[in-house]
Amino acid sequence: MTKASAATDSPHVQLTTNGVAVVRQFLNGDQTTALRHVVASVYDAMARCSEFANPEMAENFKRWNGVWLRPLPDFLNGHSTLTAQYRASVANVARRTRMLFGGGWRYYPLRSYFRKYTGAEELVPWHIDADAARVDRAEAINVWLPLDAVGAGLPSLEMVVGSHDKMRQLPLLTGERRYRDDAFAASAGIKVVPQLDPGDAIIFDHFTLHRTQPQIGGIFERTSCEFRFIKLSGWRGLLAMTSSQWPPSFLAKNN
Ligand SMILES: O=C(O)CCC(=O)C(=O)O
Repeated sequence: MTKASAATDSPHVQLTTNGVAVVRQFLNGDQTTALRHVVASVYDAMARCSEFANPEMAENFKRWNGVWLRPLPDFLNGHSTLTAQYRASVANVARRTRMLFGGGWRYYPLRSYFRKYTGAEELVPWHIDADAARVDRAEAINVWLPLDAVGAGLPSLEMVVGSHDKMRQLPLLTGERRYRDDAFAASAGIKVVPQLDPGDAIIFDHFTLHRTQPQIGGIFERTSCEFRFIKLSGWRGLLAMTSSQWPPSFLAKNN
């Protein structure tokens, strides 16, 4: 990685300096296997469902084969083992995130998803999460975990190193499509495409410009997780000390 930071810098320094950190073995082998099992089982359950109680969950699934994680525990109501496995996987990701980046980060299911490309979906163009993912928070990061090896045969993320500083100076996009073009990305910094194995993670600031790595070749299948985390201030920050996610379970209907 460039700018001032090198791969030898801590993930925390990489994230602050470059807006992106690559963490090898973010999850260990057992944790990765458990997460893969959860995601595959959730997709099976989604595929079997003929009518979703939550229209937004149905819309995300239909439109881009995404699983919205906010209503997932409600959706899984009745699958208590799978719900417990989902919560255990999230707890692993949250624990690692706070260990590497500081204790203030809270899991944010409201803007977290599973994504499965099957060949039919549009590859995600250049964007920042701050506007395109409608994060709407002062501080947020995305813990992006592919469940397949990516960067060579299958698409990784393409990241513009250091773009978070520049993007913070610009107004957020507000239209329906909140994407940027190639010329814009080229002017924003140096592009990198990390190669990752399952268990590795790209963690990036919600102002860091990125897109799905354009794929050479035809149809492919690739599954990934987008676990977003936010930092809270004031009374929310204090309240959040009681829980590793926001909103805390005792305040949220869906968590
Ligand atoms: O998984 C991908 O290819 C795109 C993910 C992405 O853009 C995001 O998590 O913000």
